[in-house]
Amino acid sequence: MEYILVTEQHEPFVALVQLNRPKDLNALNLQLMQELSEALHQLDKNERVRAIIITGNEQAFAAGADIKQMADRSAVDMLRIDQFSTWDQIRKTKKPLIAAVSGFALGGGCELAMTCDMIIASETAKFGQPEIKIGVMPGAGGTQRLTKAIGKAKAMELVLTGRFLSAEEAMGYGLVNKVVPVEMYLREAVQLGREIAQMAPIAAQLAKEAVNRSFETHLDEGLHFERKNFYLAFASEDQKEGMKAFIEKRKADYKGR
Ligand code: CO8
Repeated sequence: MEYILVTEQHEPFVALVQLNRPKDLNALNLQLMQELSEALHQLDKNERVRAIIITGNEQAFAAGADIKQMADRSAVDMLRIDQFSTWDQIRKTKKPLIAAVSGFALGGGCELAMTCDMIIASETAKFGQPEIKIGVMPGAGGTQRLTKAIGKAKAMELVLTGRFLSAEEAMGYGLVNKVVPVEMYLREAVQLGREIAQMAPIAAQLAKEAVNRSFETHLDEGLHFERKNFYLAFASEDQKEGMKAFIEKRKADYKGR
């Protein structure tokens, strides 16, 4: 892997994936996205991993798709390259994904953070969809996820003006889970990952799937889906262990089975 660094066991059961093109503010070129997708696919299959953190560096989570790589492409080139198949793959990650964001999370960078399940931001984080300033528009889910996260009026403003949201504003709009000083954002994300990693992995996976379903369907179908996953949790050994541990007043020992 050239553009990402993977630390499988940053903490017990928590993996860390760092975007690593610092000179270009972690601009998301095709290779980086391919590597990220592959890494997440592997971590998703790895039984020693229960939560995954995606991060950049203090200056940038990612400043968007690689403009230099895209600038001369035609619509047909873009269609043939089909870069969004890697994004679709990332979206299929079953384990909880936490974005640890500092500095710029713009365009595809903001979209990648929003593809994650939760966002921990440093005070310096800046979120935005500035594609309009370079003659295009969001293409990796920004118009949909940002609107669902912060509401139509504000999303429309960001998408049509390219303005950035500060971490504080993003917190106010419910885009991020927590804002912390820059020296703490990664630690905070890992701590959140560690807390989730202590839960029953199958239940976490089923719950993530059900919460995400609420964005894709109407209430009736969503409730039906939730109920099925709830029943499915009873097929796991961890459900027996979790409930037994509660009754026996001890800590549950989850095996992910
Ligand atoms: N693509 C390529 N290179 C970039 C990008 C980018 N998105 N962003 C920054 N860089 C490069 C700069 O070109 C520069 O390189 P060099 O030193 O070789 O000239 C280096 O990173 C540092 O950048 P700046 O000198 O510009 O740093 P500043 O601190 O002055 O400015 C900004 C920082 C404000 C973040 C500025 O770099 C900027 O505006 N970047 C572009 C932001 C943007 O428009 N993002 C949206 C891109 S389009 C997009 O994301 C579409 C998403 C849908 C498809 C998703 C598929 C992956």
